[in-house]
Amino acid sequence: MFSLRLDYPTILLVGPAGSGKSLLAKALMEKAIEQRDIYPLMVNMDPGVEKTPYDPDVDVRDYVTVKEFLDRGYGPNGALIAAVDKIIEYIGPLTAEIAESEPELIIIDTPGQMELFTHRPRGEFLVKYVLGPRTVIPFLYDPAVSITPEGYVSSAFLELSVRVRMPVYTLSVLSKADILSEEQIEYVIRLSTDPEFLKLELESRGFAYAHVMRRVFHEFENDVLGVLIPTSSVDEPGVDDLWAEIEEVLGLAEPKRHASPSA
Ligand SMILES: Nc1nc2c(ncn2[C@@H]2O[C@H](COP(=O)(O)OP(=O)(O)O)[C@@H](O)[C@H]2O)c(=O)[nH]1
Ligand SMILES: [Mg+2]
Repeated sequence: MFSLRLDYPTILLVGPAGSGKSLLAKALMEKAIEQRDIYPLMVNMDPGVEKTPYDPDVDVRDYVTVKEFLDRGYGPNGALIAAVDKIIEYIGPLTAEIAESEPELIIIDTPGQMELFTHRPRGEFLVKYVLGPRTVIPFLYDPAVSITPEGYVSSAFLELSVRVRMPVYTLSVLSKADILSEEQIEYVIRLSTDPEFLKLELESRGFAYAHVMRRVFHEFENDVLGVLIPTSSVDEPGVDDLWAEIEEVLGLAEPKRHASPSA
């Protein structure tokens, strides 16, 4: 039977609109080249994006665009939904295009509005039946949202909702960490690792379910949600820590072509 399954190491970037997925795709591409001499196949799956910060090798916009639905009279939301839903019809040619180049690594950038992709059956289909077992999802926590206790909780639940639907390992990424102070970064990491502290912080802000959240996050600790990895695509702290985790999860090989010249 014709199989759509791709079996290449794959990084699938997921996160809320504007959380930095597209720029992180570029930063990870550069890291792969610099550290491993691997030229990743860059895949844009966002039919609504005007301009990507990287040059896509495979681009969903060659098959479907939000604009064509806008031109047919859809409103902005309807056009986005219809375009993302339509992607599934082109999954055959898209996967063929990807497989053709036998990539060492695939980096997939997803639509700005994550829920269109992650909470609808068709995005789930892609992850369950098209991407191979060697896939990792860096899930981006928007720093503007995640630095308050209730914001952290809502971001963590978003990541969980992705985990529930998509049977793939996720890495919890605190994106755009360059716009946060060291204290803010430490604070969010503590929220994510110390359920008692999270409860106290929620209580101090009058959050009604603080005690429930303590219990929930105590259960989550270590098993479900990982420790947040502060990351920046433009400045310190950069993407080294995230890249190291990705290498570990995907089991990327030791450097092959950067052997030191023989004496
Ligand atoms: N300061 C800072 N800005 C960033 C970073 N990553 C992305 N941005 C900016 O945030 C905005 C949204 O980024 P984008 O990658 O398009 O987000 P996406 O919608 O998740 O793909 C753009 O203006 C980016 O320049 C980062 O690491 N640091
Ligand atoms: Mg984007």
